[in-house]
Amino acid sequence: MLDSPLPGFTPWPPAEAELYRSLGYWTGETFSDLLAARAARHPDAVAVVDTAQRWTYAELQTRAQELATGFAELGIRPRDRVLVQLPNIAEFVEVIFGLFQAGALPVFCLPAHRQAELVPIAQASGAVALITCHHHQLFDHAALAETVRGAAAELDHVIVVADRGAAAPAGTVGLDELRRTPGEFPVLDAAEVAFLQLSGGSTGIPKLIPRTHDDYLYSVRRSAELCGLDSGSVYLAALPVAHNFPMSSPGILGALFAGGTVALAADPTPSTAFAAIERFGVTISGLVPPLARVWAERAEAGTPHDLSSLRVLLVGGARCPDELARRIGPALGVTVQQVFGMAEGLVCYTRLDDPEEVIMGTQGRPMSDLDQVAVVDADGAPVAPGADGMLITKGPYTIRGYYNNPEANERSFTAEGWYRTGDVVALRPDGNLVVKGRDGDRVNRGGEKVSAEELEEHLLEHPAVRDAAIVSVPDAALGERTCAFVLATDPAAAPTLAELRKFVRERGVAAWKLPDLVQVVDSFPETGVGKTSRRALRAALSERANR
Ligand code: OOB
Repeated sequence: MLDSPLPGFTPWPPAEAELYRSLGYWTGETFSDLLAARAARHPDAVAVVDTAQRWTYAELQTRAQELATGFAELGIRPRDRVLVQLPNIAEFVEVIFGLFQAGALPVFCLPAHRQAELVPIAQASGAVALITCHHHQLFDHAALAETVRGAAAELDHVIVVADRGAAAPAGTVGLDELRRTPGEFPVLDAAEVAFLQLSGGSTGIPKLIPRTHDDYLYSVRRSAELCGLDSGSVYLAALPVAHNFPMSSPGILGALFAGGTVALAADPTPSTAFAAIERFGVTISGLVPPLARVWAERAEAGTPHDLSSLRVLLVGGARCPDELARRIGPALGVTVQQVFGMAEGLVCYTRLDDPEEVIMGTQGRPMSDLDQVAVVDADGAPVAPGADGMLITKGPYTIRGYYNNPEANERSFTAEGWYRTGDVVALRPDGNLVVKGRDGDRVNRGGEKVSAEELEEHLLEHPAVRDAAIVSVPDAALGERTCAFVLATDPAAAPTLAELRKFVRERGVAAWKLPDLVQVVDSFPETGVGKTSRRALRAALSERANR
């Protein structure tokens, strides 16, 4: 089917691809085909709303095609990579469908990313353009974009969603200036890469996740089905919409697939989100556990907003404590659906009609009957049924390799093509998974992933830091937080938490990665081979906490 796959992309083996096609899991439909079909079927239904915009399917389709034509005129060609760093605004949706229509590949960045993240992402993807907003939450994203352009050789264009009523800053192209009467569009193959997602909490060269139209649309379709979406559904994107979870589990793409409505909330606080639920008649949304707790608490305390339209709340991205899972339903008047997923592919859901015990106590089961999951020990051998072990997986929407990154692929995939998730799980006899933790050194800070190694590298640049080790500490609100163990260059002048946070921030790092705690110590415990033992440090912390 694919004459010459995108260089750097690892396709599925032909026999498996053929199976997915013959069973109708991969349909050959692209994202542009999907939007065209929906716009033809119900042109006047509302596709996208936020506090400033409201577009029907026909309008969204026209806007996306006008942008696609403008992107092409600017010189963006099929298969070009384009960084997209936009907050939760309607323009996000027209931009990504405009890029799909032009055959260009969005690279999904988060609004919280700064130059320490964006520059390596731009370099690793070879992006030719960056689409951002001017200001968001008082931060000048257009200026950041210029910094990124200065550091990434191939990045020629900065395209900016201007502040309302203002022009785009000099040197950038305003998104609205790009709109052109729709012309011809490239014919795309659904087996092609549609976009690149980012792997959470990775170090070194960013791990870019190539997802094809075929595989991603299958996951969207199946998610929409399992989450009960239909044309009456209104999905609220409260989490940053570029994340895989609000994008496709079932997310904004699930809502569009079902012919429903995408509503976007500027932020996930109860005041903003509850107002959006009431105003747009939201029926379904998805949250990380710490936010689900905040919503439940606010609803229990009483809210002036009418939340009665909300029927389903997905909770995932990090382990939802059983106690919280039990609390959310009654507090918000919803059915809870746990979701355990990853941008690399595999997504597990509890089903809407599962027994209480499954919904409250497990992270669900794979959404596809062709998902393969295995729980293995450190040598890759299967553990005893029900025992804890490392989850590995492959299937019709789990990638076979990161984009252009042989070293990461060597580490993250087995020779047989299984993805090593790094998650420690137990597989119950009924097929549901319980997530027990993670192997390795990634902190899951309320769904945002922090690489221990990456943060250590930053801290090591501080003159007062001789050595640093990051470990996770349990936290009632976020699930986990980061604690920096530090050896001071001069013990009499040890750095403070505030100093270290400011230092890391000034290095241009996303805010969620700043250390939450610091412990200055005289020495680090070592593993047998002389490496710093983060495990021993974690144990020392919990011992101290229990004393
Ligand atoms: C989602 O995607 P990512 O790529 O940001 O992070 C994936 C990792 C998983 O490997 C696991 O460590 C953790 O996040 N995770 C969970 C979880 N859901 C994700 N850990 C425990 N319980 C859960 N329910 O986070 C993501 C992608 C699609 C849907 C939902 C979440």
